[in-house]
Amino acid sequence: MERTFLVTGAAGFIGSHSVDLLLASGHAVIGLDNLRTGRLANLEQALRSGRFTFVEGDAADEATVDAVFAGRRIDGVLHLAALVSVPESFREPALNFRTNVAATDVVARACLRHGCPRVVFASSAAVYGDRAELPNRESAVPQPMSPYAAAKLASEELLLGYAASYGLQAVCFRYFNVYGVRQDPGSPYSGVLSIFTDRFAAGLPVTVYGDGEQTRDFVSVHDVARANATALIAEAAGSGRFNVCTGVAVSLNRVLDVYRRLYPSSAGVAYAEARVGDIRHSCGDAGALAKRFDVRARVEIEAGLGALVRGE
Ligand code: UD2
Repeated sequence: MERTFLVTGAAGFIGSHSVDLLLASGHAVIGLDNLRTGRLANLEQALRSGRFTFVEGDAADEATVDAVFAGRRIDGVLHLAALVSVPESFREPALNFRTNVAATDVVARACLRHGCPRVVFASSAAVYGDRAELPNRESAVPQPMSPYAAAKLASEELLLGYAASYGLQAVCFRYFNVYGVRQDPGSPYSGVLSIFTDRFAAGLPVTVYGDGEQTRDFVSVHDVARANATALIAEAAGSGRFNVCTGVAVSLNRVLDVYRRLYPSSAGVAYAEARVGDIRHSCGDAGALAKRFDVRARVEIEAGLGALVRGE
């Protein structure tokens, strides 16, 4: 049965991939984005589909969101619209609150008013902070270490509170280190894999901060989009928090081995001082997502980087 889903932050990295997958699954999608960091170019394919409607606007603006819901039946919301830069959340805490907390409230209350049963929300592994005991499980006590992480956690709490109060289904996904095409490599705080791919492709050297033995749970955007779409489409979703990760810790040195095979004549690698505030290791437990939604990340790092380099 064709259903209609609203994706906020549709023109962003994860948003546009999620839109593409929902459309490919035969659904109709409304995309809302204020184009502050999202790019219309990411939606090129979607805009040609005939089942995609784009609305330029801010998810924190009540009237805008209300107008999107008015007069149509929306079967679920994928709420990805966010201020995505952690450093920016330190510089602009009020904007961080508006975008990463207040907008969640606006979207959730619109769902309640208009009878939309489900919100799938983009939270972050950042809510865990720097925990010694890995892998991170959803039951761990969160330790936000940035305004960004605090806001993501606050939104989770708000949604789960509304779920308990009003029967909204709230699925909070804690994304780990997501990578893939359409991720902006433009800032020093962009994801390391988009920076490395961008630079190797241009024949430029990369910098590794620290000894390269730090690890991350790198998850392909295609696996993330599949988790998002599955949670929206699932017959019954319930509510809860779920890691979206591979469960595998991969070091930067291992990543560099993969790049050396992809770019045999690549430019060099320089090692520099570790970044202040960097986390040494991060890895999630993927069990809860697999159990609830039968979704497992299946793109391994070699294949995922190969696809990224080919632009897929
Ligand atoms: C994420 C956030 C970051 C901060 C951190 C806190 C993103 C993209 N970054 O960083 O802002 O909030 O979580 O937990 O969401 N690295 C290099 N060379 C580069 C770029 C990065 O060696 O050119 C290193 C970096 O120092 C780190 C690792 O690569 O050790 C991963 O960096 P990242 O920024 O991709 O991700 P993360 O989890 O450290």
